[in-house]
Amino acid sequence: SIPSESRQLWQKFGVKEFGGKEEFQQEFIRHVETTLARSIYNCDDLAAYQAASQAIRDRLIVAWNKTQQKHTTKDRKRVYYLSLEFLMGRAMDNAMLNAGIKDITKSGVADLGFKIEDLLEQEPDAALGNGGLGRLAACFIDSIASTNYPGWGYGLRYQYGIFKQRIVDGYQVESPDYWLTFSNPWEIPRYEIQIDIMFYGYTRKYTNDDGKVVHVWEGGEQVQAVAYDVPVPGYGTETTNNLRLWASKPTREFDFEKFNAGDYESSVRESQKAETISAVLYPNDNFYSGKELRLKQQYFWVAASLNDIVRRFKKTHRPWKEFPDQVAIQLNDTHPTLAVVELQRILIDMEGVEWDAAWNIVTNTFGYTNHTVLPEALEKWPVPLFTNLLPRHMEIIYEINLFFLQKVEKMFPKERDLLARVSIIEESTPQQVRMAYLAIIGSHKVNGVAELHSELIKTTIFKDFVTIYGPDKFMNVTNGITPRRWLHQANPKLSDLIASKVGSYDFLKDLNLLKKIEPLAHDPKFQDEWVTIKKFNKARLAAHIKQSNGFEVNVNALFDVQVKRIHEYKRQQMNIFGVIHRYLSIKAMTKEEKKEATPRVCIFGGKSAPGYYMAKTIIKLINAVSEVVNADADVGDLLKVVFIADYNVSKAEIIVPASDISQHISTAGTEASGTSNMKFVLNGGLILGTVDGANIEITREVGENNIFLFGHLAESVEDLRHKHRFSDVPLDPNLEKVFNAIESGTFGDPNIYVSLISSVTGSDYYLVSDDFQSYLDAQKLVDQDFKNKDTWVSRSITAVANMGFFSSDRAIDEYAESIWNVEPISME
Ligand code: C3B
Repeated sequence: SIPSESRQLWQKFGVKEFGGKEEFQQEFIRHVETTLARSIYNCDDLAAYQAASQAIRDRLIVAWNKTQQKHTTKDRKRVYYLSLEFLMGRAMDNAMLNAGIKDITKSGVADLGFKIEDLLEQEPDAALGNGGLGRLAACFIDSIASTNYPGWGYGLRYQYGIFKQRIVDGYQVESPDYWLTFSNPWEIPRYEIQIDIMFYGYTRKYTNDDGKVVHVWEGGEQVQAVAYDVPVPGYGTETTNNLRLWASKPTREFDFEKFNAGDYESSVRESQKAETISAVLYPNDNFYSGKELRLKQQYFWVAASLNDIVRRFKKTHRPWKEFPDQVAIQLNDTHPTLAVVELQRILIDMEGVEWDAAWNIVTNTFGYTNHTVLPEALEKWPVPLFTNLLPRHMEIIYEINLFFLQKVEKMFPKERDLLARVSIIEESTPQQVRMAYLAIIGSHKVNGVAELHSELIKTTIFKDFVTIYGPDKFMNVTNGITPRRWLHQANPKLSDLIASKVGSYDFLKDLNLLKKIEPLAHDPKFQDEWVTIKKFNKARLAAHIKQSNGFEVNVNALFDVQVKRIHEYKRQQMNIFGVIHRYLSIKAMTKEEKKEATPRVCIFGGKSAPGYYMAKTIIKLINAVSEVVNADADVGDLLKVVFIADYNVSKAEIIVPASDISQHISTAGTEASGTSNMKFVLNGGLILGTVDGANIEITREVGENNIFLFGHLAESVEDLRHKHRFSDVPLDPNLEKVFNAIESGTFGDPNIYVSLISSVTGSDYYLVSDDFQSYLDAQKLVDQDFKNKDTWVSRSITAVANMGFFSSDRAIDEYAESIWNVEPISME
């Protein structure tokens, strides 16, 4: 470290927070002229964005350093959030807000000839995630920093995020998202942090001089993990935490033997292969695909992260048994479950800890969050593939399983079936490693993400484990969203209006303060301001639609939005069938009836996994309907159908504040929580939804008068499915009319939609026909109620006032208290 006589000098020249606008401007110009090597003559919006973000980033790094210094000296327990996805979106606006320098930057760039809005538009989304799970991780790390917990995220630095979606001839077309074209100012490469990671090879054991059996794993392929750090600034606090993303690099530039032998090409190919590990995000949401490269990604990321965490722990010179007092690790779904095995391996093979002591440390360190009950999403790795890639880990899994099954057998000696049911190894051909079971066995707490979901995992997929461990191991932590991005940034006017009534922006840190606006729900002046802001947001979205889709929509119409990944269980097909029903009804209306009808703009958006045929067919149908309906002069303003291409976080920030109604209409029991439902209501839109996921708790908070619920309950789903399988259930008559229209070619070639229709007329696994009448009834109610502007706006205000519970700050406090046992460290 630096000698004390030099320290004064360091302190004198140390980089400080901005004193004011001029300092920002000075830094901005310095970055334009030196970092970017540009000048006043060739500084465009992109260069200005880069310079401004460099200046902001420098300040984040100052706060980051201070925080890490503080956390190290305080020497308290930290939490590590392991997630294969962090769907961050753009960083600049959030960094300005959280660092409290929005005004300085805004007027600073204005003086220099730029508009802040134009600069913000230059930033590509960091789209390192698919949907809800990845965005939840992003909200969570924002909250961990904002509530002053010492916590890091660990993930992968994909070179290609989620693909970009274009619509060509009504179909989804994917193109790669190379988001790192221009250097990324929001990351700090840590080339000095390089960790060797091994795959393949073989295992060997021998007895050492102390008579102890030692296991070694050797002879495999090696790659290097390099760290990239992304500062995560908390809102209204000095705390700036870290998101560490790993990139894969070859260990040696070249295979020298091959290189010298003149085989230049294959030596380069080898080195390039290493880089493919972190090259691309798998584009499946709620679906497991079983590819070897995916397992490689998982191990690469988990091994690098644990190496880092263990190294940090070892610096404190504590005994191993204190590891769980210093470290909590949360597994975001089963994707990082290998961490359980890797930590056990480090402890027993590398550190010489006895098996039982090691296993005790492991289970006290990990917590596991389950995000889905869908069978097709549960990870299971074929044993042969696993053994080949990670031979030592496979051995350890067999041991873990053996000890676990012995324990179960002792507890329930007569239940042979139980052993087969709960074994980590599924006895199929080939055998499979059940990752969720491994995660449960390796963790001290297992949680679901909304009340219904947490109940369902206890009574269905993990039932046997409740029998074995008792109910206390299983709990609920309902998801949340960060109000910084999803209220203040996305909807600044609403945030300002609320602040003017609440007296400050404190509600962005304590969302329960929203309750203070409830008495204003019937105040005509407040209602007027509320409506004006909604109109403004609808106009902003309408302008976006004009630009991207090329047509106008009426901002006085009811904006009805369903944006999320396209999935049969999320039932966008039911929505578009409902739209067709509406279209047919309008066509049958008299002039008088048309005058009474409520005009609608039906807005869809979302990506389909590239290999998901049914989801792609749904997208095609939406676009086909849009083309016919929007061009039909009989319909006029009464109905417009919009598909917004390439739905992502930045588009969500424009779409969410503009809804009157948003749809969250999954088959009951299939959507674990949903989080966009929370975002829409927080922005004054009402929900049309099923009794599923967090819709249930939203209903409890906002009151059942302020939400439109419909459909069968989760408890009936199994019976209904059974009926479809074993008897002839008649198709809903309205749905039949819809299918007739499709089949008669109203929306183009009907052959395209054959399998989509037969999925409903056949087994109807997602119960579209069963719920259709109830859905139409709910829609009718929406149409009627929307006409009564006064009640509508008071419902909207009341709903927002009661959304405090859904802040991710609350969710993080619950995790910290009941799973992680970590405490905040204040920077003061
Ligand atoms: C999602 C679920 O589908 C959502 O209901 C839930 O709100 C979020 O996770 C966050 O908990 N999910 C996902 O996006 N990807 C998965 N593989 C599994 C669940």
